[in-house]
Amino acid sequence: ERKAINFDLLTSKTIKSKRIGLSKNDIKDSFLENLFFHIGRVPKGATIMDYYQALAYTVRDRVFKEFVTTVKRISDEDLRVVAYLSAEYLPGPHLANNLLSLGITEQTAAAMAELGIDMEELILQEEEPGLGNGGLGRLASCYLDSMATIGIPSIAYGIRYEFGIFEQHIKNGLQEEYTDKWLQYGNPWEVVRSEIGYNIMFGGSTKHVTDSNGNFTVNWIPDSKLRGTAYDTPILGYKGYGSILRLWRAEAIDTFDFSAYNKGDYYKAVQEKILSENITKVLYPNDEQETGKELRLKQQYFFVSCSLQDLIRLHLLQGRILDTLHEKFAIQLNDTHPAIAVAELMRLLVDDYQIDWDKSWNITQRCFGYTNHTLLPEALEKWSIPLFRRVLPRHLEIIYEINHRFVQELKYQHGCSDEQLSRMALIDHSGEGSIRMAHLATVGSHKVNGVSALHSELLKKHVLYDFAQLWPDKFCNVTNGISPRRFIALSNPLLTGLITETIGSGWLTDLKELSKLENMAEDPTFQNKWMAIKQTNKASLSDHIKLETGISVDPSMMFDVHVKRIHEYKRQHLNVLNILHLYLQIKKGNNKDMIPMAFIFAGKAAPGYFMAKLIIKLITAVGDLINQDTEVNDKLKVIFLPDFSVKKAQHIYPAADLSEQISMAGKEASGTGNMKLSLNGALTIGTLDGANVEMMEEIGMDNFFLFGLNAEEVQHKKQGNYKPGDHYVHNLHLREVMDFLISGALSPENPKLFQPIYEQLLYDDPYMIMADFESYLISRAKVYEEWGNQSNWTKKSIINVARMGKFSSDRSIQDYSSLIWKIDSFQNRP
Ligand code: OAK
Repeated sequence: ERKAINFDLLTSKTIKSKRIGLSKNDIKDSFLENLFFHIGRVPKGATIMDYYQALAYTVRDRVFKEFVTTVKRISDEDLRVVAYLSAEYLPGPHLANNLLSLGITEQTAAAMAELGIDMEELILQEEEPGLGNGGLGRLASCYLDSMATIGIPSIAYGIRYEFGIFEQHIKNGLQEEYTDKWLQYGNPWEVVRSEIGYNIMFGGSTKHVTDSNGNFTVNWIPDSKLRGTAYDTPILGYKGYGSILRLWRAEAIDTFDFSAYNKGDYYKAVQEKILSENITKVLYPNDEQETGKELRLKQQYFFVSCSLQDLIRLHLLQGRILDTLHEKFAIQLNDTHPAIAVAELMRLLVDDYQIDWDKSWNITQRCFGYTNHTLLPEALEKWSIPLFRRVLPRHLEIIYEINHRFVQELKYQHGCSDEQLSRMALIDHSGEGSIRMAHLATVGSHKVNGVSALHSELLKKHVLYDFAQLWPDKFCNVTNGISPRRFIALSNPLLTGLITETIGSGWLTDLKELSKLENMAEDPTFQNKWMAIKQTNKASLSDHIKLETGISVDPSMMFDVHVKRIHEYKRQHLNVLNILHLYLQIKKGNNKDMIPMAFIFAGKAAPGYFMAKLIIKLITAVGDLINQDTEVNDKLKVIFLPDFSVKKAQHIYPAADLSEQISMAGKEASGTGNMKLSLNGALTIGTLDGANVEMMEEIGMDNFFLFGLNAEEVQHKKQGNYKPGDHYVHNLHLREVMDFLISGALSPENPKLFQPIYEQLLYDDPYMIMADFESYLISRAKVYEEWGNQSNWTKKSIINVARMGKFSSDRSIQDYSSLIWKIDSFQNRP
């Protein structure tokens, strides 16, 4: 008991202190103090990076105040807490977001201006933490933002990758990968908690022992151990509460082996340190494509074990017993990457705390919820049993035991057939045998959810069919959402200003209030302001494009935007086929009424994904052909913006006129880029896939360009005798485009370059591009028609924004809280 340090004393003093004051002068004083004492510079010798860092520390102090206050409340009121487990996060740059959350953007800019510093320039210095691949990681960060905004007590756990998602360079039209060095200038947003660390074991064997009292225990004798240390980043909600992102870094327990050193083996003396640190070195850059690599399994287990040990520590620290763990924590598994948590919690409870199996299993199931983010078979995680045994021998035994009990239950309580048993088991016996992680997560959780209405239905119908039959109440849907703070307030300040001046500022925390804009949709003055803002945002993106690629884009063109990971199911190549069609029409002189269009692509391909990389090459090859051809380039431009990131996304979304959401129906679990673009006033051309379905329901068919087969039709066609070549034969436009693709005109130096795409489309076409081509063109014709009437287009753009209320991540978090976590927000508490 350190009575002298009284929290109230501390806060009341600090609240008065300049160190966390929110006035312009307090911010200025703190900034100078940080520059001097923290960075060790006087303004004369300081670099722009020094300034950025000084400002970051200044803001961090203020964030900490809010964070500490929230933590105290959770502890004092002994509140139930969400523990979000995710192998990926994509928070985007912190500085501007924290300024927004604290409500101090203006006074900070003014404080900097008085010192002759342009705050915007400092904001641009920040390297964002690229600790994720795409949708799944960004969703986790939107959810953190919302939990902190609404006031859902939460802690998010993950991995502090030293190297995040690779930097994408485009050379010769091809993707090249470079290391992401996000930590090279340090990271002012995190604090290392050296005292918070856990030992993690790997490999070895187990010993089953019965002591003299007849008690049975299992000892795991590992062949290596390392330590996970906590690095905390405080997360501040919008004018709200604090949360925390706790990331684990792997370190050696003994960083130096003196006996090896003394024997002269200098390499071996530091070898353990190097091997240990490898675990959190680098993010696997695969998006919905499994690697099955040992290091990846170690990463997953490492962060899960650290996180669960941390939760247990926090629980016991509050003076509670482990029997009540599920009452105090709702642990959410963000896909199966953390699913090993089910076995690890059982190990901790049964082996380390000697709680009997049934009780432990009850606690475990009541703690976990599992969110599935994909139906793609190649993304469903499986771990080979020999590999698993080598890395986690005790967990294999535990999984066998869970499986055994589960199979018994199926057989004797539910009378399942052998076929059902083998479909549902946690173990797949084919080949060398493997563990089905989605089954482990489903069996070990009390709730399983998909991420859009359609996806949740398909999950129950296909991937987890038997489980949904067995436990219908376990399954639910939580449609994804996005943070309006990051994806409009921060990224589109002009539109945010106009909306706030029209309907007040409540919409930023209650997105449904956007519906008040409907009244304005036909108001010519409002429309003009709306259009002018879009134009300004397009001009700004156009400058950026010029800077990055050297290509000039006229901001009066229609900006047709297709930005997301590059994947065959997302069908960037369907978009390209249409571009080639337009190109050929112009070349034939059929371009009288053609609307000038800039096609803007961005996105990374997994380094080992041949077709995705070839699609990037195809986009850039088409760009090279078109952008230089003076017969065409006043009507068409094709841009590939390299190195898509949260920062880049924030620049692109506000400038979009048309949003491409054209995945094959049944493949995109939800999509969130669709929501971000629509919230910024783009109209969508899309299929009935993922959350597009619900977006169209909200926005209305008249304000949405729908095309293509639906999921059921896709399924039906696949089961039938789908012949993509028939479409080639019957559709003249498609034939022209395909012939052009294989003609060699796109790659004279290597005429067969695109043959793999050509052949796949013509003879296999797993993503039904040939089947959807005609429908896509028909829908695009409607786009052109509507674009012709700019006032009408603008009306639709306003309506799109007005009807996006449902897609706030605040709503998603409220759904999780009421359906799955059963946690009340601070706001609803006295
Ligand atoms: C990545 C790796 C494994 C499994 C899923 C993913 C993933 O990123 N899935 C994406 O999750 C997003 C958030 O739920 C969805 O919006 C995307 O549709 C989905 O592809």
